[in-house]
Amino acid sequence: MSNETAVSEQTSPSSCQTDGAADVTVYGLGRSLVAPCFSPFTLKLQTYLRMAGIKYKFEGSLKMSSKGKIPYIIHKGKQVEDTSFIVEYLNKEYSVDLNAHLSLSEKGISVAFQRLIEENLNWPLTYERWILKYNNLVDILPFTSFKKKMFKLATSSPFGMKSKVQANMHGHGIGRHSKEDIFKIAEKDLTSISNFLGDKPFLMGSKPSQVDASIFGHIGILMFAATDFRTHRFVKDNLPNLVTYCERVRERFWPDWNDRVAENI
Ligand SMILES: N[C@@H](CCC(=O)N[C@@H](CS)C(=O)NCC(=O)O)C(=O)O
Repeated sequence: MSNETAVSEQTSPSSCQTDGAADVTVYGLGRSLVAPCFSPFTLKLQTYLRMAGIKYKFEGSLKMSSKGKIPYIIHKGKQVEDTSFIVEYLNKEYSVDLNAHLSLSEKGISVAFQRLIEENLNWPLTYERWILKYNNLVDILPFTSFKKKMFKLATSSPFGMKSKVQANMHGHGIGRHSKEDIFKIAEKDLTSISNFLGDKPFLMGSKPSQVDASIFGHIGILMFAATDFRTHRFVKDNLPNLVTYCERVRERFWPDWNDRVAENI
């Protein structure tokens, strides 16, 4: 998705917000019929904001940041991009440390899992959404202008999402593998997360920490908003602790999930 193909205006009022006095606005792919936002990184960011208790407003948008990616935030008139840099920025601004209870070694493990999810597992899941299940998108997009804009973005060949994802996957290297091998990579990543989670309530123990926002962003979207995916079935059939983990995180940090999904239909 490049700036050239991004639809420049924001989608109509798909904003979900935690408070009228919010001073952080998140811009990201708007809601679908099954989740309060379309993208795993946007779900990660909103989950972090909720974990940190920072009031925010969400605006569904297809407008890319200057780095050609979404989500991004506007805070005190300043645009901050990339969820990891946004989290670091907000941690400083609001004196938040969701990892304060972790040892140095645990902090190292958290970063390793975050990278596994965002820099590796993200690709097989993106592949399933934008290449294998591309035609099913229509089933989960809401009946708003977002749907039309999403389709324009998705199909505006040669810069459409499908070819962009193919090129990005090739550049990353994962796109050079067969479909079966890409699924094997996803299954190994998901199994590793599940093995490390074990019977703990959150990845790093009894208390939530920053990495849980990344896991819920990606695996939450998979479990609640991608029920037609082969990777979804794999988790459901083989990794029950990940299923209950997603339910637990949603219950704790997204009690308004259904209200957000139902907004502006
Ligand atoms: N590292 C970025 C990744 C964000 C990302 O990949 N966003 C996707 C949407 S979920 C995107 O903007 N894709 C467009 C592209 O790669 O051209 C972050 O953490 O914010």
